[in-house]
Amino acid sequence: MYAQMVTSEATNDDPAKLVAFQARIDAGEKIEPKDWMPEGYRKTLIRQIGQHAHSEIVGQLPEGNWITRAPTLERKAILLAKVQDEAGHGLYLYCAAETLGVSRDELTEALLSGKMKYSSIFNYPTLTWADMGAVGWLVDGAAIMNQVPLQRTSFGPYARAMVRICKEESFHQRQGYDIMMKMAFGTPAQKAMAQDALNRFWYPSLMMFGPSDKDSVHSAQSMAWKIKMNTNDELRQKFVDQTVPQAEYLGLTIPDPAVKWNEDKGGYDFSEPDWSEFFEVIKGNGPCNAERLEARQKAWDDGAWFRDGLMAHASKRATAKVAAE
Ligand code: BYC
Repeated sequence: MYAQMVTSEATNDDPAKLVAFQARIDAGEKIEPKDWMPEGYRKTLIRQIGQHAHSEIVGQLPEGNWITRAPTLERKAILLAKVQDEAGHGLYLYCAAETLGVSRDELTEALLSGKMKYSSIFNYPTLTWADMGAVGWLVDGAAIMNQVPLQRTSFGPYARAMVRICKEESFHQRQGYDIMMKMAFGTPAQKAMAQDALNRFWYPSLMMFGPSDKDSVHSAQSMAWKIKMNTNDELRQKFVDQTVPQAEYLGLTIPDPAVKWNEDKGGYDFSEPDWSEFFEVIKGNGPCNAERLEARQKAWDDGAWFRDGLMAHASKRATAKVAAE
């Protein structure tokens, strides 16, 4: 089984409350942290928001790898700003998850123990500078496609966090495309690097939207609760439709001979990713899973003295406040 057994069913909840809750969702109302909610709704949000937060934090690693090797000072400053943005996104999302009654420490421990996931895409290596372009263009492009609808998600803190995140992701996508333009319109060697990056990142980017709808275990309930606004396949199709013309403009070839405009459906036909590879990656067996978790474990261990210091300071201040009252 590749999915966590977080139940989406609201088994022990009062039926009358459930009906009233669903009516609020259907009416487009936002659910706020102190409102009554079914246990399954709370757990599903913690799973999705926590996974998203972890993705932002782990997502810094493949790009952080290139900060010291960016080709110009300007590119370095831009990449640094982007990676810092990802840290900020992780923090807003951990805060949104905390409003549901789970601490950031608990979420981090669940990530490090392998109980919680992060996006499959970050288990692929970034081998050349062109990969920074491909990550911005394709990975941030896919993230935007996934996250723009989530600005309308039913849980207030998640929807509000998503507004700012999407604005920043747009900048990230543009900076990636800008790198791709420079490379694709540069020397033949640069163009070859851009094509190679597209070849390696195309299918992993398609996998970001999750398994095909027939294999998606959470979609139906998450969509009924408006935790998720579209199916995985709908978003994947939109992403392909947006990206193919962008590749054409760059003079690059999508590494899939089946890509072809289909007049009847008003979208491109394309090949499905290799789903067995996807399931291996999310089970922990991708090219960089071990390396990514080791890096997060090290950061957690190295930060222990700082967290202890903050807690000691907070408790000293609280004691001083009580003494002064
Ligand atoms: N990677 O029933 P399904 C970003 C899991 S971008 C890993 O369809 P659901 C960033 C899924 O969690 C990425 N696992 O599930 C970008 C479930 O397993 P569990 C972050 C995946 O939840 C650039 C199982 O497969 N964005 O942060 O309805 C730079 C069954 O799937 C993946 C978000 O997270 C995957 N690709 O839909 C820096 C957006 N796909 O949890 C950072 C919000 C599926 O039961 N998240 N799984 O063990 C979502 O929209 C949804 O969670 C998903 C999947 C589309 C990911």
